[in-house]
Amino acid sequence: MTDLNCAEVLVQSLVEAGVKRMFGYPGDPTIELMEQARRRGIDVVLARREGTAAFMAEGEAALTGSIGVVFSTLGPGSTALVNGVAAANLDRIPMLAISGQIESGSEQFFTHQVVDHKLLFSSITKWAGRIEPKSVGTVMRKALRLAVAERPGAVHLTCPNDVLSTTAVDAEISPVPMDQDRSATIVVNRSSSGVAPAALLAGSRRPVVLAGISATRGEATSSMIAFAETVGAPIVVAPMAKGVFPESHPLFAGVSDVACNTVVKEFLDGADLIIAVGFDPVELVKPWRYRAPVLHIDSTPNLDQVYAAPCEVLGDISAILDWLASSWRGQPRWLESEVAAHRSSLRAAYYAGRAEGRLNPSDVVDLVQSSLPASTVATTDVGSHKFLVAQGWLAERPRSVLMSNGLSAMGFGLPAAIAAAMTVPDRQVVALIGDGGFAMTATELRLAAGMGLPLICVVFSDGSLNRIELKQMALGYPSTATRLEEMDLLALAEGLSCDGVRVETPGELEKALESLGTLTRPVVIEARIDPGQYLAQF
Ligand SMILES: Cc1ncc(C[n+]2csc(CCOP(=O)(O)OP(=O)(O)O)c2C)c(N)n1
Ligand SMILES: [Mg+2]
Repeated sequence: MTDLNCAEVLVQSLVEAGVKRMFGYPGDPTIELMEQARRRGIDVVLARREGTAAFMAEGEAALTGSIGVVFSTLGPGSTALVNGVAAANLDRIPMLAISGQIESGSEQFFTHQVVDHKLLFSSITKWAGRIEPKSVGTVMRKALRLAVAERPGAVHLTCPNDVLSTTAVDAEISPVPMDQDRSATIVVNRSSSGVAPAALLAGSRRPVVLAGISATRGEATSSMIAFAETVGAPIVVAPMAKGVFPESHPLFAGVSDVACNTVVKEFLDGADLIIAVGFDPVELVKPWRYRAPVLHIDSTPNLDQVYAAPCEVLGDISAILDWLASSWRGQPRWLESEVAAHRSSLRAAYYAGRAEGRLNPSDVVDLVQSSLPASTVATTDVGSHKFLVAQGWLAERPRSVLMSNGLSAMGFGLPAAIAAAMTVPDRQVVALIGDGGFAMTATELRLAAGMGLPLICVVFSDGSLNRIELKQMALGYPSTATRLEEMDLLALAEGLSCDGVRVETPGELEKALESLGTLTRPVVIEARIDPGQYLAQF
């Protein structure tokens, strides 16, 4: 027995796991939790609602690779958390979500504000557990270990009101590994028809790598560059993995399943071997359509079976790529000039539908990127604009472009950018978001303004839930429930203690970006785009 209460054990476990900050929204049952966090130096950040708090925790974790923590009260607090928790789970971001609950003695029969958290969160987390005095230390180890273990995701913990201030019986706090296992042990699994990975690779004339978020988590960038150059294999990356392979590299061959997807699909169709390097099928928008055999390289087996792979190579992704590159005896399979031709058709497709004299979405992406430092962190939301940002923003380093592309949840972009600006104050952060997603989350700017965060929030303002409106148009349907009423974003920005500027032409945007100077609070750039370019794109 010790004299630590359960909240102290919970919070001390977070401290041992390196947690510096938690986002959330309070209620009676979280008071003890927030106080213990404050006492141990964890920054307790008040978002304007639980869902955005969860996106902040997700954004922070996506940027750093460590666990994000979010908390809510019982009932309406926990139900409001759902979207952000599900996003972290499907976006494969480690998250610990904690909700208060009514006194443990009343939980089974009392009804006011009571929902069954185990049932609610089980389908959107890796595990939904509860804090109890007899197991709190162990449950915290399990929650943290499970959230960060491959594939990472969300874990939810219920904390009954009386339990947090009750003395813990299981009060042992033993730190758990919070990183991926980087041991170089490589396991090869083959089906009855599968050949060895090196032989599969050697037999291929047109291999193409499809890299995904597990490669980002495996910090595989330098091994991937060496592998690509040795084998002469071009690399397509999945959207959330942007930057895992530098996009200025001559062997970079585009981003999958976003704008220009027919060009990328044709390129992958031309492969005689697809080397899936940490590719997570959660980013696949349509069923797997490629006929080439797949060599599966990942930290986890091909358990989804979205594609068939007769050969799986499992372990640390960098070590696997190094091993395959070192056993390579052939000539490089692709000439850089062949990849260059593909890269220029990709670029041409990205500019398709661009109209001179208008403010096109691709102008916004290009002008914003060229005005900001190379170290900038960009976030994006969900909608037509994301498809262009994901293909057009040139990412040079991992974790520099953050988005939700597993759950693909609108409302991620702005809160994630706010959390990023808190986490890396030495880097510029820009949110590139739609007016629909902005309307969902704009009030979070008051928090960012209060902290003096020099955040740039670029709103692709088209008065439309364009991604959906386009689909209505394609079916010949009128725009029903997809038009947004006119909103004065400058007045809104001012009311939230932010700066604001409205631009309607590329020239105005350029000037606005040039005159930003040193920011002491967020600025909203209302970019009145002509959405016509989207029509040519999708
Ligand atoms: C939370 C949530 N609700 C609805 C959707 C479906 N959806 C996908 S894109 C989109 C439109 C987004 O509009 P906006 O933010 O203005 O971006 P735009 O498409 O106009 O660039 C909608 C409604 C979603 N992905 N997430
Ligand atoms: Mg819009």
